[in-house]
Amino acid sequence: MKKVLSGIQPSGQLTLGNYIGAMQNFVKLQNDHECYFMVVDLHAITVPQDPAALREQSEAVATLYVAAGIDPAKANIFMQSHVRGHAELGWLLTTLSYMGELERMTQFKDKSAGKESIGTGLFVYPALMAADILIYNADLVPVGDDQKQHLELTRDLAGRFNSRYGDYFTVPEPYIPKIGARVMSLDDASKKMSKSNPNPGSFIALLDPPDVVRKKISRATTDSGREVKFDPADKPEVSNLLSIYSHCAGLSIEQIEAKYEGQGYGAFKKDLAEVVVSVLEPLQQRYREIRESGEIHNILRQGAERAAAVADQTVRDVKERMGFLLP
Ligand code: AQP
Repeated sequence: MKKVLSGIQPSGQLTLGNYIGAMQNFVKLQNDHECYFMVVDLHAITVPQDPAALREQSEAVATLYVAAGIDPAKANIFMQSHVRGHAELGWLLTTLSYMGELERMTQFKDKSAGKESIGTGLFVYPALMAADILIYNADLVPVGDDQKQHLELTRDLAGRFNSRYGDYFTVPEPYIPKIGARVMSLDDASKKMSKSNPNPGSFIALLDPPDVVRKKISRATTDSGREVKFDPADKPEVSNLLSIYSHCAGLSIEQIEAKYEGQGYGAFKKDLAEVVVSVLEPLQQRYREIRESGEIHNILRQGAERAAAVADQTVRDVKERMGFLLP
């Protein structure tokens, strides 16, 4: 079975974007791949996090993985920080990386733009991401557009290590999902829906109560027309809402366009809200059950134990090849 690795940062409340773009694919992949799905808390601290919020969001993300259908019997679910090898291999790979290649990372440029003091963690984070992937010798990494450059760096670092110290790492491939779109922000369709956006009206959180979802969708920005038509160039906002509708209802864009022909945005948005609520309500119910049971702590412990068995061996092999005196 091919190995798949992915993770989500506990840097805010998970959004419908994380669900459609990442978690739905995780659920599919777990059936015929060896999967490692982490909560990447070491990545989240590359920007300042409130400690209490970080702890709460970490538990919430792990619980939402399970509530969304990731089965701990099929996939390894764990906190990145519970497997120490990530930080250790991250450092070893940082020493193989060059300033120039890290400076070229567009996510670093975006996240540091206009800031007076820029954290070093934000700068070297792609080497940690490379470690996350290489530590399990993952074959496939589900990535959005914004992460393709980081995966390219991972491939370069794997190749550099292999040529310096002998073939060891699998050079991973990006996994481009069959389904899964980029969900855009509700207030600005030129930006992706993001959990760390300071405007909560810009995203639908997976744990938003139904009335909040209804309000956010009714207030979502649209153009001044009334035709429900998929046209990302001229109608980016309506196209984004159509795409969300399509993913949540399992209908094609054409079917939805036909359904709302001549009806204007009001009826479309009202139904869209109910479609989204019908996806979120059962997920929220499972979330509450898992949270109340306290079961997530066992799931995370077992996931970390299984992951560490692989990760510890990789770190040992890498250190041996690099010339460390082993204990
Ligand atoms: N809007 C989105 N549409 C589709 N996929 C998305 N993902 C995130 N937002 C969307 C996918 O979710 C996974 C995990 O993302 P992450 O939390 O590690 O970091 P991110 O991509 O930076 O997500 P956010 O929500 O924008 O986080 P913040 O605001 O903290 O930076 C990835 O697979 C991503 O593609």
